[in-house]
Amino acid sequence: MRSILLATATLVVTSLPVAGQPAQRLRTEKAEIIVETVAGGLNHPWGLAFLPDGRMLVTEKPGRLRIVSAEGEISPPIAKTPQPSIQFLDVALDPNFSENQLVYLTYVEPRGGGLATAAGRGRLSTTGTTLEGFEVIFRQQPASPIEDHFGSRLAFTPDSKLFISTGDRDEPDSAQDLSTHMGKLVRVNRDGSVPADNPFVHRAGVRPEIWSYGHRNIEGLAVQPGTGVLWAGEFGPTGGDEINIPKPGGNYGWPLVSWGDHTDGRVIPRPPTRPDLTDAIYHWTPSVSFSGMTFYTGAAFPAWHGNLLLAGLASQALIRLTLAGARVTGEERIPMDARIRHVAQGQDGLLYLLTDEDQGRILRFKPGG
Ligand SMILES: [Ca+2]
Repeated sequence: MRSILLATATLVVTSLPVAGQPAQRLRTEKAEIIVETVAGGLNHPWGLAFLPDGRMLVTEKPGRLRIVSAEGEISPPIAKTPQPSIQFLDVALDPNFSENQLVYLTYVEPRGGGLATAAGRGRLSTTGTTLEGFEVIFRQQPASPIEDHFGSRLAFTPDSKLFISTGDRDEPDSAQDLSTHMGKLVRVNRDGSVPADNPFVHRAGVRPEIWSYGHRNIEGLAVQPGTGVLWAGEFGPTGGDEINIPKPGGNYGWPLVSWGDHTDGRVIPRPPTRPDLTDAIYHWTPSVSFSGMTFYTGAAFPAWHGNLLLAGLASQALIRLTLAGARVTGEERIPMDARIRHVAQGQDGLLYLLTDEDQGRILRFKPGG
């Protein structure tokens, strides 16, 4: 996998003023791009969901949800979101949002002296100022005092099942313990109830919401257009960031095997030393530490159609993977000069990136050629 030739793009700053920031022109392997700053001043934006009218719901890590217009106007925080929360994570719209206005959030919930990833939903008021009737639909069990590895992305598959990713809470062995939701991918119905066809519903002592396990910290989920298959991206320890295609009941190895080693230097056996485990379809050492990801299907960048795009944090890049079925055939890293938390495609076919900064920005990729 590491033999794939890595292409890099060049960044050229031009003087086009957009939203008070100069636009930038990017020359990449397959596309010329103009990078606009749609909005700034967001405190570590984390999740992004597009409303039907093109406005964006954006979470900020400190526990706020806002609406940002396509022109970059930022609303006050939406009221009646879950509080107190030390961290907001992802946001998603219900598959029938236009009928029910339901908005889903994942966030970190203080509970019993510890912290845990939680998910819930509320109805966005017609004024867009309030999330009415917020109800918790998932609570990671157990809570833990460790303030790390919360996951968490949300993704709906075409059958309207909701996937919620979690992290191991920096307690690696928990990812193999099926009596916990730590280090798991979880699948629930829209109201949080357990689907009858989940893989562990009939096994005693196992949390029935679990879809797959042996994950370290999944911060990327994306449903592949056409196939409807869910892909997941997770942080490795020192090295070993992974992309997996999680199958029901699958064990993805952490911490029994990994393509990386423990952060304290202890060596972890490499796959495929355990044939009962499922290996990643792609991995990185050294780490690129990516968070959000999305499949690109828009018309703005036809050469990127069907590619998987990843938001690079430490790598400060947008990572573009070309695919052949479930195989990665090429990788391009587009330097962004900022930690990128998330990447999403708008209804306009353009790409929107969130930068992970105190004064975080929403960047928009438009065709520049
Ligand atoms: Ca793995």
